[in-house]
Amino acid sequence: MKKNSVCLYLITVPLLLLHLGTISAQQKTNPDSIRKKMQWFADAKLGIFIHWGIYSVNGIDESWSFHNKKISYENYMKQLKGFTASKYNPQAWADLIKESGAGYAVITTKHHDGVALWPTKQHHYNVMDNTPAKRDVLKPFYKALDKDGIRRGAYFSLIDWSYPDYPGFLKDSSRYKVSDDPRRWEKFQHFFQAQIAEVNQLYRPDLWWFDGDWEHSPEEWQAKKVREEILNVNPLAIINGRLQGYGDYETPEQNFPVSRPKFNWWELCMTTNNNWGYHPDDTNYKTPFEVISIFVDVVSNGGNLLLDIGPKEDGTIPPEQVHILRELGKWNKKNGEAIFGKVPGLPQGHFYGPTTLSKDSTILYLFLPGQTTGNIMVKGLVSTIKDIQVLGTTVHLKPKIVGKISWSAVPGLVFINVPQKYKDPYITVLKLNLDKPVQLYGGHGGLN
Ligand code: H79
Repeated sequence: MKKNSVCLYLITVPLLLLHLGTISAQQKTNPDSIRKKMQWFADAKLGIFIHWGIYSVNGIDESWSFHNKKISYENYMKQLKGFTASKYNPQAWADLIKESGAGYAVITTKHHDGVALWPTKQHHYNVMDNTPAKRDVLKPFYKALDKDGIRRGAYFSLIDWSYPDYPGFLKDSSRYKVSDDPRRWEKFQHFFQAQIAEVNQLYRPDLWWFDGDWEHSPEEWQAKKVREEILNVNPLAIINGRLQGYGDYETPEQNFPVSRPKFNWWELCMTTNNNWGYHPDDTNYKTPFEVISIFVDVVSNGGNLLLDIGPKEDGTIPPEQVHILRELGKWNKKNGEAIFGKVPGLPQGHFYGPTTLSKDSTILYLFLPGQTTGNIMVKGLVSTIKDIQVLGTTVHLKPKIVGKISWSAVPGLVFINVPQKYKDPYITVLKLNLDKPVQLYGGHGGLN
């Protein structure tokens, strides 16, 4: 008996460490100092990213299309004249986001093309002064988010390829080098920091999503100062990891981690088709099933999903994207208990699929990969299962324990038969109530 308890102790410790994660190699922020403010983010699991800008007029790549010389800069900027926001319904946007189950939304206040969605006072392109939309399109959106209880995120590109004092411009030509003209760079520093201050004062975002930090060093961006000034206005603001080490969490883009990332907080940002902004010729949409599979995989590995939509210039959202958000919302409504406010699940090897745990780890949620039904198997579960429920239904199932040897500490295999008729159209979730916080056996079998 004594031997058994030592054995279990050794197993539960690594699990705990996995949950706490380790300090990210990249970010300079001390995780303990931000843990409290990060809690809503960790619990939210799902955010909606919105790429809206003049690139939706022609339906071409946001900013990169002129940078990569697929279109001339002059022709790119002609799109200013076509950005109308004529059918823009910010409350409908917020309601759709709410319906998806997301807890936060991040909108492009300004992309690398430099066109601000708010009326900036810094004498630079913006949709109020330079487009037929002729108004601040951010303000009513943030107001609608507030009404729906959704946290406000501001994407802000540090890069501004339109600003005359920004060095970078096209992929093979830049205006100047910072080292050759530090005064000119100082002008840009004043400018972009003044814009950040404007957004901060006007909308006080809960979350800042910087992009493009790779073009300059932390010193050139004055990243430490930028962080401090944001926190001076809102000490609880969360800052993404694209501020040359001065952010709070990691942001893998489009690429899916296979092994569980060791970051304390991370967020996969991902498009619904292959593009961030509105692209009518891109019909390569992920199916709701694929999006939900990715979402569940991310959450089971301790991350958030920031799922992108790209509205048209008139403010309508492509129907394929609306469909994905609605289906995701339906699934979340039925199965969200296994997602929101939960923590990453079992280490790999215990179950062939994603899992999550309640914070006290007395409830284990199993996500049935694909549309698996029939017998599923859990290995190395020492805890006793008190109840199994097919989530979102009143159906309860009984486990069968196979191969438990009376004199051995190694637990038997748990088989659960899930009848076809109970399957979810996308991913079925089983809720396992355990007798106490989860205990696992992670050994090689053998005699003990
Ligand atoms: O807004 C969306 C994209 O426009 C923007 N981020 C999302 C959210 C984005 N696009 N590409 N990237 C971010 C990363 C680009 C990296 C590269 Fe490079 C720039 C690849 C080549 C040039 C940095 C510099 C990495 C390699 C060299």
